[in-house]
Amino acid sequence: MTARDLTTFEAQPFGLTLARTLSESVPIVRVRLSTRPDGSVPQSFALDDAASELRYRELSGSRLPLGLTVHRPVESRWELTLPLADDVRCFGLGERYSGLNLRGRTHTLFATDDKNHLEAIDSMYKAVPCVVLFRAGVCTALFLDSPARTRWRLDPDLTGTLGIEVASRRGFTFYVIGPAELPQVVGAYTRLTGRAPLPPAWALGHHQSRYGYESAAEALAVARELRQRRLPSDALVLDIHYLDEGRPFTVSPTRFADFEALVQQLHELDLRVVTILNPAVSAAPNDPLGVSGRERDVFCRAGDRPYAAPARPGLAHWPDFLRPDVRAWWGERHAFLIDRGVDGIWNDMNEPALFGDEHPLPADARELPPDDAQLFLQTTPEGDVGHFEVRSLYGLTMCRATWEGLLQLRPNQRPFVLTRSGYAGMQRYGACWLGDNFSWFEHLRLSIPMLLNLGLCGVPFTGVDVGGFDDDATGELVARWYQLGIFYPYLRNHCSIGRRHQEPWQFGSLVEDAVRRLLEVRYQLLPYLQGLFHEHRQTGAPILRPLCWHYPDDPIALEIDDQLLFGEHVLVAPIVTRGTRRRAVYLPAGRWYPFGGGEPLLGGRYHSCEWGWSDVPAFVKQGTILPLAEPSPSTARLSSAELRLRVFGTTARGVLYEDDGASRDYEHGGYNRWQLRVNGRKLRATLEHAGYDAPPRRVVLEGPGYRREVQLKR
Ligand code: MIG
Repeated sequence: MTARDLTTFEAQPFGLTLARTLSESVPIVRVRLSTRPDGSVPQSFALDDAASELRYRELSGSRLPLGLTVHRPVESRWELTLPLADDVRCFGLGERYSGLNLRGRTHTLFATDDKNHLEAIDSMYKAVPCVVLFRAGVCTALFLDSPARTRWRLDPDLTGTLGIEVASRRGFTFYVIGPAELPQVVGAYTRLTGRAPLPPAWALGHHQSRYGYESAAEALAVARELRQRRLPSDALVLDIHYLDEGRPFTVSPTRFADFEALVQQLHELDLRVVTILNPAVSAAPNDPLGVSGRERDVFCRAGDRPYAAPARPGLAHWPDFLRPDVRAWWGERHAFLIDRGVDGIWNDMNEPALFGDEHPLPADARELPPDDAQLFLQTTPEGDVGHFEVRSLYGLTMCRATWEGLLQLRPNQRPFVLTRSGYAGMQRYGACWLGDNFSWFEHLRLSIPMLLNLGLCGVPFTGVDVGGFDDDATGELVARWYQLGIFYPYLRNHCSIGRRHQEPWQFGSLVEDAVRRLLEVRYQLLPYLQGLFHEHRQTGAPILRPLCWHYPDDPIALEIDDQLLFGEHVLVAPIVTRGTRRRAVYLPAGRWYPFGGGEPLLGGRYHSCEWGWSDVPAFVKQGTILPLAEPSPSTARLSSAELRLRVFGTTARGVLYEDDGASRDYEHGGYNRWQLRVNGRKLRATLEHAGYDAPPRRVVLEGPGYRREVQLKR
């Protein structure tokens, strides 16, 4: 692979500094492995600004925690190992095609566009190098902050070891977080890498998408169907057909001739518009974006020329988003879309995906090629490096450019950015989805543990293509998928070109009616969901949680990954197999009310539950007050919609979070948080935080056998 004979390479020594946080209640040990004489490591793109407030004290000696050892057998490979007791579970690692427990195989993290979502898939679009080791309710997370290729050997051969390989010539930092309980560990990890900002309320509604709506007329027709059929919705998504030959910041002059009129018509229907962008910039000599980029020298380089390879717009260049000036250049370009009324930005192909070159580093490569043989060169604060050293940062830095660009253009509006690729800390820049799944029940089922693991590494705003992207959906699958999808923090129906249309009305009235009813429930749940986003900001807790998050000592709950908790109080247990009407549902300790009504069931055991097509396959824990909104066609009037406080049990508690759903005022206290308590039929509401002047609305308290209007008094 390289001219040098690597087998005779003598491992370079490396410097190791250990430090421990002073102030945090959860211990964080920071280990810096440096290849530089001054002991420094490359600048992190994962860390949140707030992490700079953490104070560390250097530890003398070099005894690593957890029995960890580090070797560097060759210049571009690091090997870490630690013993792994038999009863340790491994969670996290971002986006993995796996059940909740990742143990028993090797997981490669290296951002990759691989469409074969099958058991054999390894690297996927995102790389979040943080594993959470869970043992008898006590957790330790290992966060290895390197965007190079990492491989996590999670004891595949039952030898009781965890091995991590890093393919990099540079140094890096890793953190050992814990031991502590799972919520505390995730809380500390998100202190380091940041928490997700609150989405605009509309982004929590239903998004309708397809690859692609091929003309303005088709897009508008779909929008009208959504409204005529009273399918609650907030966004219409435009895939690459709206672009002029796939070139970023253009609009097709033929298919979407009067783009602004389309956007306006969609807005009049209370639908927001989300448009796709790929990072590949046309290398054609007369492409204005390419010209501007070459003038400013923004592209990743091969030698001293911009790197060029085939992609959607033909021969293309890729901006080097590691550079702040390049991010600013790309961010400013969004004025083109914002000026035309576009509301949100979807970043795709940002692994980055190169046509025909999805695996640029061979899977069996044991060492890195030299910097100048890694597709292209990128510029880091430490100087130029080969792309493979920083590959997994491409998506994160593109999103950062987008996010910061949108903030510049609309300073007091919450941006909506959706991404496919990402790295640790990606939660700071919006939502993500899991790429090209299939219209298979298996992928409906897997979306549960996959989203749970992402949440455990700090990424809460997630979803998958409802109905499945590739292959043809069936009505049964779509109905079942919405039964789970209404609980995805990000809810989008999306499907591939050449595949059966998948809008809710494509399958007949039974499916359409079921989806309508389910979407109404989604819209009812929005105040509760907004409260969960707020809770994430406060504590780092994900929105979708494995049962063991709240029931760490329950050995059965620990094994369950075809159910989830939507916040603490709602347990979701959908049908995930074809031709099935019943499933076993495990309810943890307590009593649980069927969401659709009826007597509570006793927890600590399994129940056989039948779910019809429009049922909400969920339970609410006794003692809960759920803040629900009157169902509405969109979020346009959400903050003045009637609020229903649904009480489950005779004594109950809940939280009501309120803000304007649009501005960034909440970042400076512009929100209300109410503590709600019901005893007998009496409501006590305490305003714990007051910072938002909520518009008047009717509030109804609804418990077992009663329903009456109440006032929330400040
Ligand atoms: O070449 O933009 O995962 O959601 O519809 C495929 C077209 C590129 C991949 C994304 C998918 C999107 C599709 N894109």
